[in-house]
Amino acid sequence: MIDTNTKRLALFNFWIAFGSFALACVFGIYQVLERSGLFSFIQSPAVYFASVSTHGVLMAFVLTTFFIMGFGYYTATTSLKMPIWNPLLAWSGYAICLTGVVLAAIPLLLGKASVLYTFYPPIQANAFFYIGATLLVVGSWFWTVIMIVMFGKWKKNHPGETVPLPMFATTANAYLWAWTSVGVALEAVFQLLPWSLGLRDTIDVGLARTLFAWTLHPIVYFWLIPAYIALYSYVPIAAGGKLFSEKLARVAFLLILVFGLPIGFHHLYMDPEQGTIAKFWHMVGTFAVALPTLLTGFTVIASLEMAGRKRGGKGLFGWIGALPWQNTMVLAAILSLLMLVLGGFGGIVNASYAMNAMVHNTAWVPGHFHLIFAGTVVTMYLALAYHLWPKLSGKKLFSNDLALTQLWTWFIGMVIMTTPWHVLGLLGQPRRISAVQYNSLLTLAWQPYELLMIIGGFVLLGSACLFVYILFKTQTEGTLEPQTDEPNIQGEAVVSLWLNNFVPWNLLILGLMMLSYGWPILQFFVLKTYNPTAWGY
Ligand code: HAS
Ligand code: CU1
Repeated sequence: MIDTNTKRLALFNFWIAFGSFALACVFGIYQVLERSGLFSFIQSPAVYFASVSTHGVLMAFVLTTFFIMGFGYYTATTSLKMPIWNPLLAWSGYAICLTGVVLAAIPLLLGKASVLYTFYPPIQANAFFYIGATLLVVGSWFWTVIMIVMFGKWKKNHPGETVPLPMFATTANAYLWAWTSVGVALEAVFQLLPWSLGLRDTIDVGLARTLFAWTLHPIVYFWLIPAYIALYSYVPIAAGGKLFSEKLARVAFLLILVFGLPIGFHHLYMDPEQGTIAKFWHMVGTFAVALPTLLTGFTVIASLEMAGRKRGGKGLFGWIGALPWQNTMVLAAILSLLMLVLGGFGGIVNASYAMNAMVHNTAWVPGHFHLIFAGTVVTMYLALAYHLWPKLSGKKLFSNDLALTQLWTWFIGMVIMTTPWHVLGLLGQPRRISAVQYNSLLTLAWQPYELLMIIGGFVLLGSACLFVYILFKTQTEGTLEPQTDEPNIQGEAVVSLWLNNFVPWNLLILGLMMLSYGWPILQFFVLKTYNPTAWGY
């Protein structure tokens, strides 16, 4: 049973998460229209970059962080069957995150922080943007501590027992986030903040990009893990079956944690400040991290197949038709996995050093991450919202049919929008441009794809509005529903010590991080790669 405090904590986090999501979708529609270059009256690079920076920050940092915190609190109390450890700390973290969001939003909306969600120097934002972003990270650390402490306390009180899978995965994510956020925190505190406050004239951009790469890759798995928790813990039961293998699930989460961290240089393949050997090493790791996703695909599809066959599905593919497509969690899983096929394929192309040269900094890259993040990951967030809202608000979901329509339209819109971006990237369209106003044979070939992108954008906006409408109606009109406990989402009871513990894995990560980032960061201080006086400062 969930206590009132946890319910409130989870709902308060979800409101910020999904409010930001809805707002960011509105910015998105302006962006597809502006970027297409077809409507001269809305052309404005200044407004475009302010909008796309706000959109990116809201989606990548605000939606995710608040959703992950809310879902983490819910998972911890329901799977461990204990109240939140130190609710005051949890609420303080929430308040700090929210303050950070407000502080960052002001310069973003005023066009004083049009630095995109990656905020790479030398483009500079108003100091309040960096202060806000730092507070968001600091507040989320409170959540991290609470998850790790609750994991430890439960283990202490249940010696020899296995931590339930959803909490094991949430704790893996908390450790992942603790490691991940250090890179950007160092960049913010030692470089961006002093520089934007005027305490330093200039900073080493190569070092800043290296520190950001430390964060940029693993952060995508921080966003992904809640989606995988749903795939492993909720989907098999919703489909009428059970998880094919809990051991494989734990292995997948651990592999994401260990391999996801030391590989950020696949974002820097085309950068000059890092050497080939370091890039090669990070590339090997990048291929390794595809493994847990392949494992996930295998285990989840095997679980779905078992469920489909149990429901009477026959033949090689008959089980697919036998699945309960009317169940939002099951439908979301199928659509998510479908988007993961192309999104993951795009990731493998990006990761291949030579092919990266072809797609880097082109529209292909936003195509990749919209499909895999806004597609695969957010679809599971939406399904989780439909699953959790009745439990948290005590109200019945307003309409299952509308929720299914919403999930379908989100999928259709995302495919219509991102397929052209992949093609545009191959046709040479750069990313991070505000519009294509110049006419040449090359850019004329882009036009049909720009139109498709706009259509996709409108379908997505409609879908997002429907999502907000369903939640709003559930909250305000839904009939009261008796509370149900989460079904027992733990399959096999006993797993080995290695799969129930994070100490050895954290030590391994420490070693791998030193290998991957030790010299690449040290070189900036030893080799004098950067000499401000040479540039007349
Ligand atoms: Fe990525 C850039 C490589 C996964 C997000 N990525 C980005 C950026 C973002 C992002 C936001 O190596 C842009 C950053 C920026 O602004 O500069 N990415 C990868 C690789 C993977 C990957 C190798 N990315 C993700 C995930 C993200 C995400 C997940 C968000 C949540 N990515 C890159 C690289 C770049 C990059 C380079 C830099 C590009 C550049 O040049 O700037 C892998 O984890 C992907 C593994 C996945 C697979 C797919 C397996 C398929 C399965 C589905 C099976 C389903 C079936 C259908 C068969 C190999 C498991 C079933 C059907 C039924 C009916 C049931
Ligand atoms: Cu990455």
